[in-house]
Amino acid sequence: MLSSAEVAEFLRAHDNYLILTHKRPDGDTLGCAAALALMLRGAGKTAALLPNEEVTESYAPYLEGLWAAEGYAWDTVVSVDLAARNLFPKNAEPLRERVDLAIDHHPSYEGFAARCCVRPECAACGEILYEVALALGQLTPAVALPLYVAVATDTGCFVYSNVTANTHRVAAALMETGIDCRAVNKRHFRTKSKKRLALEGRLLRDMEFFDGGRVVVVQVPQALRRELALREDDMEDLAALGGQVEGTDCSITMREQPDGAWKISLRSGARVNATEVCKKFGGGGHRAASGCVIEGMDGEAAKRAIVDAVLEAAGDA
Ligand SMILES: [Mn+2]
Repeated sequence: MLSSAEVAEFLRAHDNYLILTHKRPDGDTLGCAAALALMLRGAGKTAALLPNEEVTESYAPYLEGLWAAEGYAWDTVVSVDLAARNLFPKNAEPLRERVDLAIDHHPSYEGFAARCCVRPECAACGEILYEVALALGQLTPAVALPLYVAVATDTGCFVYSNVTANTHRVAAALMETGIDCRAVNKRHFRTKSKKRLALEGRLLRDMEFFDGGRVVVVQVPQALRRELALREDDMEDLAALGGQVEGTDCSITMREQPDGAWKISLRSGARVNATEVCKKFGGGGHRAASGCVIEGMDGEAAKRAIVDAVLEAAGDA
């Protein structure tokens, strides 16, 4: 296990970096990857990101000029916010056993890399990359901006239960570089497409409650995606919706995939360990926020399976 100072030392000692992000990339993995590429370039290294075809429109601007060109000759592979072998994007699968350094904050990190810096106490992987940027003397506004995106998006703009005093200290230091945090927060937290609002309306109408109203289930079937002509962008961070209902402490968001599998996001309070529940279905994540995929069941059966697992794992209120 490397400290952030040792990560910086490793990065100084190597070159020609290929940076990996995870499947269905979020602001944390993309922000960390962008920041890492920029700080390495600032330190005189060659660095680029392995293209990730699932990047959504709202994050694409942070990544301009950072993607590896076809045939890019890399020597050193670094993954950021990537916890598990099954979260490697398709084009990164051949690199599963070739990662030289994994930087991550998931307690469920699988240990696929030759060395790692895994800090589960960090709300966002961006908090670790912030320390690395400092150690490299590369905390420029260009590096700070994607790091702010990473930290802000992985904490729901500093409101999720994973936020610590350190999260705020990091955000403050990033702000002090002079970046435009307001624009970032407006784009990612205060703006919704009309389609997104229509989707939320439907989901709020149809959500179901269990366990005396403490467990809420939000289902997004493919039929609804088609009906509202939703894009991936319209579906971001849907997992936060159910948990806003008063009296709930466990929110289950189920999104039907094109192949019929159900992708589950679980957000939970102290009563339920989300990692424990999702592990039963081969998934994982954090104690308060985890995910898994249920295959071979229709929406009703999958819902019953995940609700039963939640009730089984639930401790005393
Ligand atoms: Mn993360």
